[in-house]
Amino acid sequence: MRLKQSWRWFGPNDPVSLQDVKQTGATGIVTALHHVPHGAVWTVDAIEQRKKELAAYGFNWDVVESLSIHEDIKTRSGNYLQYVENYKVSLRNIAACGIPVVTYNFMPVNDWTRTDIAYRMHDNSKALNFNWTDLAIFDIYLLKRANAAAAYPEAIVQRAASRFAQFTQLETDTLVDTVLFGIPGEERRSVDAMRKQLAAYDDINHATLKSNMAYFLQQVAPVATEVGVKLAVHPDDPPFDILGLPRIVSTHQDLLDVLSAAPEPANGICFCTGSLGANPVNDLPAMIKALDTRIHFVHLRNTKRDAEGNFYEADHLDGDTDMYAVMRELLTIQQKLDTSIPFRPDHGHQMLDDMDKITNPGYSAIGRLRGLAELRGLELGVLRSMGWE
Ligand code: DNO
Ligand code: MN
Repeated sequence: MRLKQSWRWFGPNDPVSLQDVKQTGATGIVTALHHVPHGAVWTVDAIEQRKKELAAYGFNWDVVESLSIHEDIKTRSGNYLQYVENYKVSLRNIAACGIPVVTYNFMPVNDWTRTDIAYRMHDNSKALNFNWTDLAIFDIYLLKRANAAAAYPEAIVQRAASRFAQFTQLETDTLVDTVLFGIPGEERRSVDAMRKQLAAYDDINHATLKSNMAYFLQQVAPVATEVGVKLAVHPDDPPFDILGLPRIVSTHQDLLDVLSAAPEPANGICFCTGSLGANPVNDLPAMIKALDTRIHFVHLRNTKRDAEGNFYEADHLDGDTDMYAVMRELLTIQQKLDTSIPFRPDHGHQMLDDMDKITNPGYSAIGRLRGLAELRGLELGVLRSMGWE
């Protein structure tokens, strides 16, 4: 049995239309109600409306990505009790509408973080890039976080100082926009707003955040089980502490801890190879094997690291992650199941006719289409060579 080839669609404002998605060959849709504020209930009406838009092109809604976790839940403060109740109601409504998987993340303050969204590849296409020196510039000189410099190796602090001394206003603005951007479709924040959000974590270390997440999972996993929805946490991207924040969904052990916090099989993982692969301690094929059928959704993409831990998003079958080994482990799990695990090409390069278009960073059509095509071929090759098809 094959994986389900799916595609992230950001809703009616996505420059990539559902008609375009049809031509990629993807059959599954991953989307969210991006217009509903964080923490608010997703009503059956609003979900049905989105389903109608998809049905007009013959698609079902296969995965919710993301049903965001309000910061009050992560910090277990303020209105968290209400937000947890709202989350349960949304899960019930999502299940009532027949959507089987819900993805979320537990990253404090920021979703994914990059320092450059137009990094030039050898073939002149544009990729997303993460560079520690640029993050240090943002942290030390723009965010001006107390003791920020202490968080970076001396060589990076020095390089940040000399690079920032040459920075133009445009470079400053671009870096701020890039680091603050977070998830496509979301409102942009200011540096001041970020400072306030960071302050909420002053007294929260890894252990506290883990216990806040365990509390959340123990609340929602029984509901997910009851209504038949699978939860899939997306790992931290990148899988390191950044900006003084603790990150707790970054390593093999972290993922095992997520699973043991709530033993229900519905409590599972969105296995994102691009996120996890940026940390050299992560052995992705071994992790997939260990997580087994608790993997409910998969993001496939590749990264290329350098010795300092900077990385860019490489072609899907290139980079540090052995995508063949990943695919083989995933398909080994898939052969035990009678429903397809959905995967999507997670990000792609901006290339060819998309070069000058305004797109959601990482989510232009052609780069993802290339990724999906490569992954589809890899999947078929593995299936046939293993005699599974
Ligand atoms: C990065 C992307 C993320 C992801 C969200 C899920 O790897 O896949 O934007 O969608 O973090 O909550
Ligand atoms: Mn991902």
